[in-house]
Amino acid sequence: MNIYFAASIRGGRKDAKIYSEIVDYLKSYGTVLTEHVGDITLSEMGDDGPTDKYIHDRDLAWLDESDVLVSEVTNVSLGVGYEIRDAERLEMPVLCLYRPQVGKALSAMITGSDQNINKDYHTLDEAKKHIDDFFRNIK
Ligand code: 6K6
Repeated sequence: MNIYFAASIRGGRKDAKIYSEIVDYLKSYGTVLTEHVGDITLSEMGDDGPTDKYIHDRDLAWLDESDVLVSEVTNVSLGVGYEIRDAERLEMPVLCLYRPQVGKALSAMITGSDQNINKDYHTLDEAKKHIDDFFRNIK
């Protein structure tokens, strides 16, 4: 099972520790092609790596090779929204994990789509339970 994990990079890295813990858990279900997204040392501004075109083309190729997309969508990220829509077009199972926050609401383009599974969580254990349910239902 190839898993594409999507979470904010240039949108902000304040939840990087949570991403890292989700990636670790996802590894019990398969190969996480985008493990670097959970790297807590990755900054939102670091651009000392490959070119943006390289990143874009490589990530979309990984998405093509993936069986499912799991995303953490609390921190708004253009890249994550772009990847979610691409996965939906590929008719891939998509899970969007969101931590509700006072005074904020998740984009209607996520909550209004019937091509993804949208789950709120407050603790890591709750997120893990949503992940378990997601994989149980796609098998
Ligand atoms: C490192 C630090 C800043 O930029 C980098 C290298 N960039 C990326 N490396 C790998 N994947 C990326 C990069 N930029 C975006 N992505 C993809 O888009 C990831 O798969 C994430 O799920 C998503 C994040 O999008 P933004 O808009 O928050 O960057």
